[in-house]
Amino acid sequence: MQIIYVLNGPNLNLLGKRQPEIYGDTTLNDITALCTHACSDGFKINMLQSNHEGQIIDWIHEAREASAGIIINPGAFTHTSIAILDALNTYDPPVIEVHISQIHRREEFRHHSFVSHRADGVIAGLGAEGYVAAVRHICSLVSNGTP
Ligand code: CA2
Repeated sequence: MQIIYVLNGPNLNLLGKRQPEIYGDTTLNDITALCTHACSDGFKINMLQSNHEGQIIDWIHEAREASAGIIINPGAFTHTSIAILDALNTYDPPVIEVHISQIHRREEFRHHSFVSHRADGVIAGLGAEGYVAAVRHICSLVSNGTP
């Protein structure tokens, strides 16, 4: 079984519970179910969330051991964390960065992403559907060698 790590950063445990006007009403559990459903045969999701930068880095290191790809929504660490970028730069399989909101239409400080320097693809503004698109993309990349 090929494992896709889906890493979620700070405050994303509150999805669907606060600020639905920005982040929608889909919870992280709902997103887990959507991603699981979107997986092709032979793939499975390892859905993880942490409010701690070091924990996310440890999971990236763990993913280096055996995984098909990483989907990461680093939350606010997107805009601050060279450490997460450095960890992703040690990882060879596909990396897709996902944002629920359209960060380029929001405050200026959300326009720059350190993680985008490594990401093979970036999805922003599609809500929970962005995760589904990322899962499908990694499954087809790994299965066929093409998106
Ligand atoms: O749009 C995204 O997915 C973000 O990565 C979400 C981060 C934000 O800092 C980024 O700029 C864009 C914030 C996650 C906070 O999640 C919440 C969810 C529900 C209620 C409150 C916060």
